[in-house]
Amino acid sequence: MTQDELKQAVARAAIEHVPSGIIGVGTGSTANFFIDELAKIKHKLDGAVASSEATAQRLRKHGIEVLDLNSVSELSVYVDGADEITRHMHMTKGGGGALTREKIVAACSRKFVCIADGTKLVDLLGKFPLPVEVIPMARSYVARQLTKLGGQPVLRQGFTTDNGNVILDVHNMQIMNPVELETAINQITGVVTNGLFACRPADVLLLGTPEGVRTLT
Ligand code: ABF
Repeated sequence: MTQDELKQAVARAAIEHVPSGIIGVGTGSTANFFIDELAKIKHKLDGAVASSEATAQRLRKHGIEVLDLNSVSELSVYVDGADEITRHMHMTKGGGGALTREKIVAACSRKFVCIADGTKLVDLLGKFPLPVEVIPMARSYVARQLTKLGGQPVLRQGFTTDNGNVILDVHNMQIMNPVELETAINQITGVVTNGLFACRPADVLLLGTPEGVRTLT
């Protein structure tokens, strides 16, 4: 099976976790497959909250209403991909640059269903560079602080987030304690969000493998 077929398989499996009502929808190629599956059951939905402009556009294209998060009190479920995930359900996200809105929508959701192909499951986070969204004027200051934490920040060239900020991709970070590191990076003035999703981990992982979709909780 190709990686895309594995992504499609988990996207299909995620539909079983979608109740009627309003749900949160993630960003990225796996999330895109999920949106395509969601279109088939759109009659069940009252709408969706999108974690990026790209996702909002794709949802609308399929005729699914996109709602402002401020008009919704709680989402039953959030379905999104990841760049890396551990068996403890800690994730690195933000390779697509949508980490801040992803973290906000995840925070408002009762259940986080992560959909990923088997290559995303790792013993230790950190091989994938850790994205950090930063207010542009704080870029150099934040980069110096991230270096002190042991990483090598690299500015993502030619990229501006949906919120008008920049991304520092932090290479070679030792992520032994994701909850602690997520909290420490958030304390740096000028950081909007970092791509560690450990304080609020996933609740369910649907992992695409050649043997079928594995469900981890
Ligand atoms: C989003 O999309 C992310 O937070 C992560 O960066 C990325 C995963 O992309 P893909 O599904 O294309 O591998 O979920």
